[in-house]
Amino acid sequence: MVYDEFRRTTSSQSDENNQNNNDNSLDKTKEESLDWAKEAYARLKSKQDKENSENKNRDQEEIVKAGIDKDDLIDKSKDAEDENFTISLSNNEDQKEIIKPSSLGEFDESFTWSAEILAAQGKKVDDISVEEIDWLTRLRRGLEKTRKGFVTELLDKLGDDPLTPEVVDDLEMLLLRADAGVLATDQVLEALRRRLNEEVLDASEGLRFMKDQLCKILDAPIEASGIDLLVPKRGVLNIWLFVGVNGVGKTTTLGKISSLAIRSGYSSLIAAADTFRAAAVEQVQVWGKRSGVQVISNTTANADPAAVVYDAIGAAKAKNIDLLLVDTAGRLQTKHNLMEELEKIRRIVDKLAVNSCVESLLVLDASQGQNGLRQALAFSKSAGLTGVVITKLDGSSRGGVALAVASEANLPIRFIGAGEGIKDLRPFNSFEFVEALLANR
Ligand SMILES: Nc1nc2c(ncn2[C@@H]2O[C@H](COP(=O)(O)OP(=O)(O)OP(=O)(O)O)[C@@H](O)[C@H]2O)c(=O)[nH]1
Ligand SMILES: [Mg+2]
Repeated sequence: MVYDEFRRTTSSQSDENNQNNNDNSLDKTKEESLDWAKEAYARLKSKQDKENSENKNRDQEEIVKAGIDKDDLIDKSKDAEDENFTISLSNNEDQKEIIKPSSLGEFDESFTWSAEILAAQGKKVDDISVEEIDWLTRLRRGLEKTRKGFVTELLDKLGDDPLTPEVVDDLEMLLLRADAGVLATDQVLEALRRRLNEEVLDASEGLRFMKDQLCKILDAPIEASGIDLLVPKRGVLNIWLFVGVNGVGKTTTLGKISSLAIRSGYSSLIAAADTFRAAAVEQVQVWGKRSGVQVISNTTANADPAAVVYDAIGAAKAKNIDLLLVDTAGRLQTKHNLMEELEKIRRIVDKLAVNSCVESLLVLDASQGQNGLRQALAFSKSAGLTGVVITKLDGSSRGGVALAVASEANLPIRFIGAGEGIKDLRPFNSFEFVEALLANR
């Protein structure tokens, strides 16, 4: 049974339980939440113990079998290579990084918070997986700086008393300082003021209302795109281009997604279309090795990136690849000739990609704040953007840029990165993002 990290569900779970089912039923009491988390933990623990003992038994059986009939085992592994395309794809598979499966940690505050977030999205106690807990823990840890820089003050301002117009004014300043942008800030504050005209809100009601407004802003472009979750479509070639200014994390994001694709059972190929920087091809090859994904490249000086993309699409079609990931050179949105080069890559993709699903993803470094918004608007024109990946949420105190991008560039956020590790990237989920951003414990 494969755990599909794009959908965040195992093949046996129905889509009904999927993450974007935000019914937000945060109506459990503290005691109920704790009991629920305890039960989820106990179930996970017993599942993990069972799996560990099954693995041990299997290992022992294989050792015994290998002793009796080693040749037979070798023959079998050859057959498997022929049948399984990703295995025969390249030598990279040999060096593929063994990614340790997520394991259950302590029953601590991180666990109970993560369990609560999953419960609030309608997950049943049986559906909780270690992978989900692991990611939410990473996300909350990753957003720590933003929380310290903005949220703690916000929560202090909210206090315990009913909201006053003065507190709302302070919230406005805080949102602007976190780079949420004027449009998103106005939208949230107007809604809050309207609500306050109708009734008195205590601090926790005010916070809940604000969180809902933030989710609404983040979800609007996702809903408008008609695609809740960006998942490679089966049976066609999916081409995902990664574009953006220098050093924002394009190659790292592409590497993480290639690993995520392989872990989730999709075949993948990488096009090293950053021919500008000498070490770029090497960097992408390292990621290819880590994930076990073949890299199509051209190492001659000044190779045409569009030609690399052309070759890679040909190879991907010939090999029936599910997901082709295209790394591009970093470029300033103000450099006209480089933006033209990007348009050329885009034209090649559009020409060859009939019947393919093309995504053009802008990678944004969260710490660049409002500058990210300007990049989004400029790249939208040349690269025909369909979505955004926000990286380095762990290293910045300006997670608010997600709101500016959603409200002002009207682009759906598809993935977020909160660390340099191979597992520090996940499909975006507004509810979890806002809860982690405003986690008050
Ligand atoms: N802390 C943190 N670092 C990240 C994250 N994503 C990428 N980085 C780091 O940012 C640096 C630049 O990442 P790259 O992936 O090379 O960026 P790029 O956009 O491909 O850069 P160019 O190809 O030079 O334009 C590297 O040191 C990465 O490890 C993240 O989510 N968190
Ligand atoms: Mg790069």
